[in-house]
Amino acid sequence: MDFRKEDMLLYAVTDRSWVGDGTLSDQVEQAIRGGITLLQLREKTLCEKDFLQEAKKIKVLCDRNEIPLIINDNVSIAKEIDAAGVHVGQKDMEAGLVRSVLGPDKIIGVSARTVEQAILAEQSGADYLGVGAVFSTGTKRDTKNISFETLKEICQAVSIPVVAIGGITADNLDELQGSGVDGIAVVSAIFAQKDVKAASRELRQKAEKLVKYQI
Ligand code: TZP
Ligand code: MG
Repeated sequence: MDFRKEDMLLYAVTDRSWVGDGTLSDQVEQAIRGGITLLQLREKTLCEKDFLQEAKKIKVLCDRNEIPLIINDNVSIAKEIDAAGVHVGQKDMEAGLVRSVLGPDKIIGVSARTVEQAILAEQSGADYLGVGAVFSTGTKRDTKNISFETLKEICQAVSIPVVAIGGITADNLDELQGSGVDGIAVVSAIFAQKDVKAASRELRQKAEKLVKYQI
């Protein structure tokens, strides 16, 4: 799949904490209808077998709607389902190694919270960076906030797209104005909402304004 910077605009990251009586597929379907531009399947609780099964279901949904599907951490599942790519953190498989497993055509995203990490990730072949947490978040416990200045410096230091992540909501995303980000990545602002479609739609509209107005 070709990598398009535009696909970074509203980057939805799954979390099954709020699935309740429904299914993750239903939530993803609503998010797609609301206007997400990319989906990352992030599974922290499922065993390998269930993760693979879920990934297969979500892949069908994403393919049908032409939404790129990125798998968090798990390179072998990404390969098996022919996902669009993989997202790795600083403690996961190194980007260069992921590239050698997945080949040149897949999207590789790397989490970075410093300029050094960002530059290194770009040099290792990352296609985009996830940078945060830009605001306080309860979704990921082991994360620290980064400043607006650091976010801006990272955007200036690399030529690959940067998506901000962490605590982003429809109410605070305007604060990212002027940072240079190419999109926003959100978990709870979509998947913890009662109306996933409406929440996605609002975020999509605001993200379009945010990215368009950047200098
Ligand atoms: N990486 C940095 S912050 C974060 C991840 C996965 C969680 C973001 O979740 P939310 O609900 O959008 O704050
Ligand atoms: Mg990880």
